[in-house]
Amino acid sequence: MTDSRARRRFLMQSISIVGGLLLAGCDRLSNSRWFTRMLAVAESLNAAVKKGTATRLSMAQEFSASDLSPSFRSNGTSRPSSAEYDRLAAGEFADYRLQVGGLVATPLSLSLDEIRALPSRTQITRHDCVEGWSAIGKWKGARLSALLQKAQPTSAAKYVVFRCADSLDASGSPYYESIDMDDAYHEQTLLAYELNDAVLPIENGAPLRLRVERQLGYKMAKYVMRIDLVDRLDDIGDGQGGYWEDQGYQWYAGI
Ligand SMILES: Nc1nc2c(c(=O)[nH]1)N[C@H]1C(S)=C(S)[C@@H](COP(=O)(O)O)O[C@H]1N2
Ligand SMILES: [Mo]
Repeated sequence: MTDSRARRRFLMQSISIVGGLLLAGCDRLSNSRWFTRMLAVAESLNAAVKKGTATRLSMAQEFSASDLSPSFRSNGTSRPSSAEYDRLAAGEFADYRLQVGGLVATPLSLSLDEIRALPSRTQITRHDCVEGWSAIGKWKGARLSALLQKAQPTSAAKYVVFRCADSLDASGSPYYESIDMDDAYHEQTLLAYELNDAVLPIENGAPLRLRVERQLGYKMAKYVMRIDLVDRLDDIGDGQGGYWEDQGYQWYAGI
């Protein structure tokens, strides 16, 4: 991500330099060979930028109701084992609050009702797990972009970190994940509270789980308790941006 950001910034700067020359409207320049060559370079840079941008904005494939898997299996944690989670689940998550903090102008503490009141999206997508299974499910959730609009990330924010209620290892450190701002504002990136037209089951991440549809299953953090906007990932966990990333998996798990 950092690389593609840097590349894009470099390309944009190159283009605006050439653009500036063009705007100067210097006729003598158009006859010079170096200028013609530079235009050709700008053209190919421009194509590269368009291609890169299109890739970042592209939508994950969506399916129809007839494609739905008969059931959506659970993987990894099927229920966080903490007294606090038990308490929240016993009250059907009425006391649950999603904390949003870090590099934001307005930290938030939102109830599920407040999250359900945010602009939402419903989508039928295929979930691919690296362990070799896929399932097509229908998700409804708040758009992460709507939540960010409320929280107002500062200009320093580069990543969104999701901290979960469960832990997969003996050390007890919580499952966590992170995505960049391109994915955070993507139309299909949701904080899902419904699966297949029913309240999100505990085994699939109740009360709230991330959907970031152009990436693999392990990015889709379940049991999200806290969201932080940050400018770096190397000081969280083992520094690789997520629980499975810390074990060697790719941070950008694009498919
Ligand atoms: N908090 C948390 N999120 C998680 C996991 C987990 O164990 N804990 N497993 C991940 C993996 S590897 C996959 S494939 C999906 C599984 O989602 P599901 O249980 O709804 O099938 O959740 C991902 N998110
Ligand atoms: Mo997975």
